[in-house]
Amino acid sequence: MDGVTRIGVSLEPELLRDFDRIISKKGYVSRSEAIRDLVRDSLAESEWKNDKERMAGVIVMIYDHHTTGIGEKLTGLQHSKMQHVNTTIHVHLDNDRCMEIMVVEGELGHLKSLANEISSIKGVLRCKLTMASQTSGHMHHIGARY
Ligand code: NI
Repeated sequence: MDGVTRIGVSLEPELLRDFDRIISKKGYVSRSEAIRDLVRDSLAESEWKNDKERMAGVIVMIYDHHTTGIGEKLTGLQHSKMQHVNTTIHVHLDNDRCMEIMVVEGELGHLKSLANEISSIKGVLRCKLTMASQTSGHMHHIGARY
């Protein structure tokens, strides 16, 4: 490749082992290719600065339904933000855990703060916001407590 600069990266053995395992699962043929994608993703993420941009996406969360008040809190939050929440799918995962998938729409800043509010609720184990811009179509992930 023309104009490519080689860089050296130092990693702890365990981190490198985990990295190699993940990238081989994802089908990368080389570490360089995987690192290039990670850098591109990270750069794309930092470009999402326009909190007024219209987005559509999903918030996927997993929570422990035994946590006191969590059902009421999640329902209350979704009602208070219902201009952004199109629909919610609830899946009972096992005796303890539920998954909820919320289809959301609105300005980037509002969706980010909704996802942050959800991830700060006690009993929420995972919460991830995945969005596409309604203007550019670019996908974006925000892993809050992921
Ligand atoms: Ni459930």
